[in-house]
Amino acid sequence: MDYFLTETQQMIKDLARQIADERVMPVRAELDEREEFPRDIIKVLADSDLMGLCYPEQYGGLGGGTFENCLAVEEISRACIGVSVCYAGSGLGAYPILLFGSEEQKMKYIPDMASGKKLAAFGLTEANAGSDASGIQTTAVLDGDEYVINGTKQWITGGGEAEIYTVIVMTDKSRGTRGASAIIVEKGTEGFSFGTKEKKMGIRASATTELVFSNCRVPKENLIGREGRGFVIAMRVLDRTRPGIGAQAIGLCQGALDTAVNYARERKQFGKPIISFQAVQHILADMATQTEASRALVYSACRFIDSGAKNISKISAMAKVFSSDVAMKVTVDAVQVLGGYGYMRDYPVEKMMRDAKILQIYEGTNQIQRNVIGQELIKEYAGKKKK
Ligand code: COS
Repeated sequence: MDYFLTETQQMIKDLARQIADERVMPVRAELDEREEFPRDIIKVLADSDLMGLCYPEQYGGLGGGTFENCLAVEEISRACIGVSVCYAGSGLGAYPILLFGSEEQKMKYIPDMASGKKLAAFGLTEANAGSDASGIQTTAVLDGDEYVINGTKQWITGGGEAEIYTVIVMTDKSRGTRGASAIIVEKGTEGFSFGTKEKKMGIRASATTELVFSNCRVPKENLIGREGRGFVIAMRVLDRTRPGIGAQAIGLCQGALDTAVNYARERKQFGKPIISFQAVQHILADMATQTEASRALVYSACRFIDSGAKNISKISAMAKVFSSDVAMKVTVDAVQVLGGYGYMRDYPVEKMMRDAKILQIYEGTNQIQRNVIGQELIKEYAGKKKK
């Protein structure tokens, strides 16, 4: 399929593909085995300017949008979504500042993120606030010129590795979602430490860690926007970033399809390459069709977001839910095509299948995505004002 990429977009895709082939593929199994954060690869991405894709030029970025970012995420994901989430997770952490921060905050933090000198991470989830994001218990209380933060964030992507954290806290518990606020906390701030680093089924190259705040004091200037806006900031950020999960999904699908087709061309049974059997061709045909359908939806969602559209919740959730469900199916099918070999660690598809599962869970479970789509449909069909 030709998606009529501009010259720049094609260059981004080619560059990311080259880094994925040369730097990620050779080490992905080892990173997975050792649960090792890919610092060296992040440095290569930074040196190639890919960390700055979605930031405006006045803050040291390349001035691209969601689409350019997703093209890079897709290509890195073809090799390994454990690595691509380390790359994309920093963008998630940066978006609250980029979309809602003051000029001072943007000038202070974005250039280092755009150059890749510093990584960012987003802290929303807590032990009792997963799908029900409004249930967060971490508090920030204004004391003079400082906020005092107490509480624990759980399963934070990039936790411990990132330098800048955008954290959602309660500044007024009595107001529910309208009492949440977004605040910037820098690594090294007194009272801010890292708890358990999780041991995961997949995306094992990435760090998933607790953030622990114990009377952690940050200047009141670290508040993003105004008090009470934290929940809406989090929701708006997720609306922007969920197609990135779609980009991970389509890259992962492409990697699984490439492996399965190449294997089926080589593997001989009953005296013939197994690709000559219609039973195998049908599995591959479905894998290819579903991957292309996901790609078309994710690319359209990105282009819609980059057009400046306001009502992006539904298309963003659709891109995430569809492509991640497809990624789960396509990677299971890839293992099936490789049969017993697919189940062994000698081939990459067992890792791809383990990795795929998280796509249906993080940045909002696929059940939550369906809720979001359902709610938007109710509003649309009732003729109410869209978000
Ligand atoms: N954009 C702007 N505002 C939004 C919004 C969006 N996408 N979604 C909700 N809001 C606003 C609502 O309009 C409402 O505002 P008012 O108080 O002015 O009425 C407020 O936020 C609360 O919304 P709602 O009542 O819908 O909140 P719920 O508690 O029912 O939660 C869901 C909504 C379930 C969608 C939300 O909690 C969610 O997305 N959960 C998943 C969280 C997630 O993705 N976690 C992954 C970890 S982060 S990597």
